[in-house]
Amino acid sequence: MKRLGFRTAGESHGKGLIAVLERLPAGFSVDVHAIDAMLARRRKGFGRSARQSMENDAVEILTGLKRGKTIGAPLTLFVRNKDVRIDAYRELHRPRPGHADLAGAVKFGTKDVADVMERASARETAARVAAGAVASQILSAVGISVFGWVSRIGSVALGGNPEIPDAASVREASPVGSLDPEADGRAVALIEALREAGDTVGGEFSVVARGVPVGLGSHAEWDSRLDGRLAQALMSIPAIKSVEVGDGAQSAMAQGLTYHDPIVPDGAGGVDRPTNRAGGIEGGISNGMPIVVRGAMKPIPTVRKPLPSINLQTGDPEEAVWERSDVCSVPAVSVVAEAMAALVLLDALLEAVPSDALDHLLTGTDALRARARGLTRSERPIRP
Ligand code: EPS
Repeated sequence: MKRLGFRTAGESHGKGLIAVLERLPAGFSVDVHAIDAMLARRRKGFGRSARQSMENDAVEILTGLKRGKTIGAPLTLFVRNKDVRIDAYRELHRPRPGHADLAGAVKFGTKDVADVMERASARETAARVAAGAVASQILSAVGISVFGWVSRIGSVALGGNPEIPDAASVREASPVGSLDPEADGRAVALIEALREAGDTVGGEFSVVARGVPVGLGSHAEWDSRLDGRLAQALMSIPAIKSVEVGDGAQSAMAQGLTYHDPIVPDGAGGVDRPTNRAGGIEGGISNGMPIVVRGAMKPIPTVRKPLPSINLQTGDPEEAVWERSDVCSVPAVSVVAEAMAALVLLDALLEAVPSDALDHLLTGTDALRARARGLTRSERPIRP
């Protein structure tokens, strides 16, 4: 993060999860119910384990607010765990292939993989979602929306159009967080069959951000590029194996004359782009088109029918540890991806429009948008 401070802390079976956000603009009214609603979306989704019905994931805001408004101080969000037993957990010595268990145990010099799995667990993403919900609210105040959905579960491709006016209610009604009611049944049947078989499945999420002004991110330094910042944030979500922007991997098969999005005057002083293969980012800078990203999630590595492993105490071959697990958590990941994208976009906006207070952010964002609107007007002064 360049301007926004963002950190999470907490373990899967400790007291709870914490997110701290620094340098938020002062004067913003935080909607706690909207944070809880996003946390509820993360818990939902067909294929989750019993853990999700044990937790109720209501956020408590510990610091940074006065009468519900930010005051320019660090905002601390706390999501309390109900399943608290970190100190009572038995030692676990059989690492799960695909999880952080083995490499983490070697790294931290332990044979008890529970030391590693407590923090590596995707339970941590509850804190990311709480923080992302706040970022989304601030972005919404300046006319930027961020929307995530599930576009594939294993072999079942899930289509649907995020541009339809009731996309949020279609997603809400879907058992897997998709925009494709006709294909949902096949996705549910696949998850059901894999639950029976003691197996797991991954999939794909998509996120679109609309209303992003031209000019977030920068071509000037490698680590300022907006696509790179989004990719790192999305790739940091547990179990994500690839991230694409716009046409992504398909771009490798394209040719220049037909691939690039033409630039045309919009007749109102600005420009339009009839296509959006770039996914709203060119040269690492937002170009005013919707930002479109996708990511692939591998199957969850905690499987009921255990994979081959070893006992770290004896070195003997044994089956990997299993207690309970999700069969599919792509619906949850689509919410986490939406949260992470919102945090990156807010960071990039605060970098472009450094704002101590909300009114600065509102006027600064308007000024950023005015530049793009005046692009094709010859009388437009570049500088006053
Ligand atoms: C998760 C909570 C965890 C897991 C899951 C995600 O709960 P528990 O370990 O108590 O069953 O269900 O974690 C993983 C997928 C993982 O690989 O660690 C949650 O709240 O998202």
